Amino acid sequence: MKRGTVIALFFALVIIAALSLEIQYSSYDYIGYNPTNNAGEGVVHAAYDNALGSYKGPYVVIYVEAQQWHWDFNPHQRTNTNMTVVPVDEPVLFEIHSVDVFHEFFIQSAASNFSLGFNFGAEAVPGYYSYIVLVFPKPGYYHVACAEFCGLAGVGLGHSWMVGTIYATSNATLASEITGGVMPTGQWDPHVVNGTI
Ligand SMILES: [Cu+2]
Repeated sequence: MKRGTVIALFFALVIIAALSLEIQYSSYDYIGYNPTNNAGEGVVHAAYDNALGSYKGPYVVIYVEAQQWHWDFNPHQRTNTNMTVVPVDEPVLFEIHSVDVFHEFFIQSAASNFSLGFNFGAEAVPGYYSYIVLVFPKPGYYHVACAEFCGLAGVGLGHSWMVGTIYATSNATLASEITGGVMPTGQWDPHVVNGTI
């Protein structure tokens, strides 16, 4: 092979490597919390503080545990399976992990009745934690799905059935009724507690 060809091949490989690294890691880039753009994402090793960025305001924390084939939301000592509640217009920190295989916690605005401008997901990885901070700008139902194929069951459950619901409301009393009093850790901002729905 000519020397020029080898050099050209080398640079082509370097470019391909750089592109694939970019594609692989770009979805995990830490965006940082910005109250005006509604989204922040932490890398899987991100410290809790990094997920929140410099934001120090009130927030609600929800622990999301993925398991074949359901989502457990742990607001307090108890667990809500496949459903949870969040306040509207408050930062909600989701702390996500898996107890078995890779899953992806994915919130679909498209499946709700609202056009909210975000579909958002984070990997649920055994042994690690992913963090995302979201602000739900409108009340209503948000559909949760698993966006990482995580297996088939012989009968019944499986990846396709790994779905859930997040209900966003400004009404803390209503939220408490929906969850049987098992509210996520944190505070519904008092100024919206008495808001409509
Ligand atoms: Cu899954």
